[in-house]
Amino acid sequence: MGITRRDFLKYTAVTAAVLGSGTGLKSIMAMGSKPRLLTSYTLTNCEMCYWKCGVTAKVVDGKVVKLDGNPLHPNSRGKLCARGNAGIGLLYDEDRLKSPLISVGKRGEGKFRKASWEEALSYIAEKMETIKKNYGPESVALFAHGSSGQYFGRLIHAFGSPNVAQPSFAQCRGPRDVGYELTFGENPGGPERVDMGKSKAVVLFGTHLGENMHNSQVQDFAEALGNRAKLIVIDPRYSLAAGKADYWLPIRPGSDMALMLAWINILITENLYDKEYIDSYSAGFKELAVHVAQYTPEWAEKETEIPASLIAETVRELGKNKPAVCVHPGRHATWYGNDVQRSRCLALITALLGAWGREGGIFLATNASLPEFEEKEYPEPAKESLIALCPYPFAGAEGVTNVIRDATISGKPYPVKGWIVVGTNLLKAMPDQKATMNAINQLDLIVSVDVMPYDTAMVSDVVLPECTYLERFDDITVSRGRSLGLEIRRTVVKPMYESRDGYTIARELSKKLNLADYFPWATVEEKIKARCGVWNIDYNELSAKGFISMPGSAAPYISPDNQPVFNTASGKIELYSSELKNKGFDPLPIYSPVDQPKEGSFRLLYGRSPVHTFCRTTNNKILTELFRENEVWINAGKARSLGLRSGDYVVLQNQDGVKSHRIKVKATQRIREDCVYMVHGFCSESKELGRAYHKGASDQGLITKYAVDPICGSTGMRVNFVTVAREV
Ligand code: MGD
Ligand code: SF4
Repeated sequence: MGITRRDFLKYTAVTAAVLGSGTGLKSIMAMGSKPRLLTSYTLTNCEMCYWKCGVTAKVVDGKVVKLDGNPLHPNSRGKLCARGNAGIGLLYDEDRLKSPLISVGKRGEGKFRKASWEEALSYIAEKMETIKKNYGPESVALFAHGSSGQYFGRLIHAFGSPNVAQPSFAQCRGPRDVGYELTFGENPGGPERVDMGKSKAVVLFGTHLGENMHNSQVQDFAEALGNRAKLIVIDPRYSLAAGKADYWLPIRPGSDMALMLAWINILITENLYDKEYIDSYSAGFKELAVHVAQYTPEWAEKETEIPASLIAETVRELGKNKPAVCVHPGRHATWYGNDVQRSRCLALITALLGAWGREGGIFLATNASLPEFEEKEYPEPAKESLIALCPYPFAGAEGVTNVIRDATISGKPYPVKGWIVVGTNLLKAMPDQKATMNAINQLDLIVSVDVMPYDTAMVSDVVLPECTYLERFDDITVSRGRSLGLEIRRTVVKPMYESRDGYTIARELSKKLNLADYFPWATVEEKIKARCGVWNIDYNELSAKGFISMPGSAAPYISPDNQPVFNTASGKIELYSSELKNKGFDPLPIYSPVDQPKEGSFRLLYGRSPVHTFCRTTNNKILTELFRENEVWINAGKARSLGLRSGDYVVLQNQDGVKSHRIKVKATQRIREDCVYMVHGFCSESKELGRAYHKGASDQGLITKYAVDPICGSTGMRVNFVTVAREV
C-alpha cells in the first residue's frame, strides 16, 4: 500500500483525535495513490429549516462533501430533503459574512467597514449601556429565530429586558397554537403530532405538504397516501397535495371558516360525531350545537363557492373514518386576522371526530420529563414586557414582533431604542416593510447576528458573522413527540473566516456588559456536558448517535390506563371557550366574510417551495440551480384576457400603489380566477447577494396591509390585492 511508518503514525494520530473528540463514526484512509484522503463522518443536525433533521456529514480532507439523513433521528429517518442536502451550499457560499462590520454613512445605505470582534462587541456594549442609562434596560429588545436565539435570549434577560419576540409566533403558528391551547389545553406541537401514517382520512386546509417540506411529516403523508387514506384538500390552488387528493375543494380565499362551521353543523346534525368521546372529555357541546345550526351547507356554499352537496359528502367521509382522521392543524396560520377562531374550528372538528389522542388523528405528547437544569436566575425586570402590556390577551410567551415594532415607532408604553436581531430577516419576515424601516430609523442601535448579508443585516449598525450550523455546537434540544428526545448539534468543520458560533458571541458580549456570570461555560460543548451530567446521560452516546430517546413515555393514544389531561379552565376539551368569554371574545367561532378583490385585481396568496426556506436559501448555489426565482401563478383564462403567457415578465401593483420587481408568469388552470400566488421569500434588496439580489418578486414588499388578530396579536397577511401588468 506504500504507507510509511511515519504516515501511519500521523494518520492514526489524526484518526484518534477525530474519534477522541467524538467527531467520527469511522475514519477511512484512502492510501497509496495520491492524494491521501482522510474521511470522517460527524452526526449533527440540520438548520436549513427549523425541523432539525438528524444529519450525517461526510468530510474529506477537511471539506464537507456530502450530507445524509441520520437513520436514528425521527425527523429524518435516514433521509434529508433537498435543502438539507444543500447545506454545503450555505457553508461554502462565497457571499457569506466574513468578519464583523460596522456601518459607515447613513443607516440603510449598506456601507460598512470591517471591524475586529473586540471593536464590534465594545461598540455594541457601550451603546447598550447608554440606552440602559437613558431609558432603562427594557428599551433593548431581541428578535430571534433559530438555534442561536437562545443564547441572546439569555443575554437580554440578564441585561434586564423582558422584550423578546420571534416571527414564528406572530407571523406563523401563533394563532394556531392559541386556538388549540384554548380548546385542548395544549398546542399540536412542532413537529406537529399528526399521526398520518395511521390515518384513514387526512384533511389539509391550505397546508401544501410536499411543497411545504418538513421531512418526516412528508414521509408520513406519503405513507398515508400509500395506505390509500382518503385525502381532502381545501385550497384555492391545485397544490401538489391537491394533485394526490380524492377531493380538491377550490375554496374562495378567506372563507375556510364557513366550510369548517358547516362541517361541524353536519357532524352534529347527522350524528357523525364521536358521542362517547364528546360526553367523556368535552364541555360546551350543547352550546356548540345551537350555535352552528345557522351554518348550513347551503349557506356555506354561498360563501365558499363549494357546492353544498360536496360539503356534505366530504364531511361524511370524515364521520365514516373517525376517529382515525387527521385534520392537519396547519403551521403558517396568519391569514386573515381571524386566525385563532379559524384554528379553533379545526380543533373543534378534531374533537368531534374523537381524533385527539387517537390512532390516525393527533397523538398525545409524552409525559416523560427531565430534572431541572439550574442556571443563574435573571434579575426581575423593572418594567413589564411590552407583550404583557399589549392589548392582545393571548399574545404568548414567544412574543409578538409587531407589538415591539409598534412600541418602537410610538415610544409607548415606553421607548424601545435598541434591537438585537438574531437569525431572522425582519424586513422579509414581517408585513409592512415601511413600518419596519420606520421603526429601525427610531433606534439608537440595531445589531444583526447572521450568516449571510440579507436585507436586515444590511440596514444594521453592526453586523456579526455567525458561523453556519455545520461549523458549530448548539445546545441540547429536547423534543416532546411520542417520546422525549434529546439531540445536539456538533461541529463538522471549523468556522470559516472570522465567524463565531452564537454562544461564543453572546458570551463575549456578556463579558463586556459585566454579565459573564450568566455564561459560566467556556463553550457550549461544556454546557452540554454539564447538562448530560445532571440528566445522567452518556455524552459520548449522544454524540455518537446524534439523537437519543428517553425511556418512560406514556403511550401516544388514549386507553383506559392512559387518560388525557386537558389543561383548560374546565379540565375538559373546551368546545365553548370559557377563557375567550372571560376576556370578552366570542366563546364559539362566528363567521364574518373578508373583503374580496375588486374587478381587475387579485388577492395575493403566497406559500412555500420544497427547495427553499423563506428567504434564507435564496442565495444558495445548489438550490438556486433548482429554483432560481419565484413565478406568479395566474389563472390561464385570466392571463389570456390580459394578453399574458407563461414566461412573460410582469409587475404587480398592490392596493397602496406599491410595485413589485419583475416576476415571471405561470399561466395555469391550477388556480382560481380571483387570486394569484407566489413562493414567499424572494427578491432580496441586498446587493451583496450575488444570486438572490432582485431575483423574482417579494411577496412581503406587496404586503403593506395586514389584519391583526385581536386575540393573540398575530398579523394576517392574505388581505392584499394586486393588479398584474406586463413589464415595460
Ligand atoms: P428565514 O428567512 O429562514 O426566517 O422568517 P425569518 O425568521 O426571517 O431566515 C432569516 C435569516 O436567518 C436570514 O437572514 C439567514 O441568513 C439567517 N440565518 C440562517 N442560518 C442562520 C444561523 O445559523 N445563524 C444565524 N444567526 N442566522 C442564520 C420566517 C418567518 O417569516 C416565518 S417562521 C413564517 S412562517 C412567516 N412566513 C411568511 C410567509 O409565508 N409569507 C410572508 N409574506 N411572510 C412570512 N413571514 C414569516
Ligand atoms: Fe433540513 Fe430539510 Fe430537515 Fe428542514 S426538513 S431540517 S431543511 S433536512
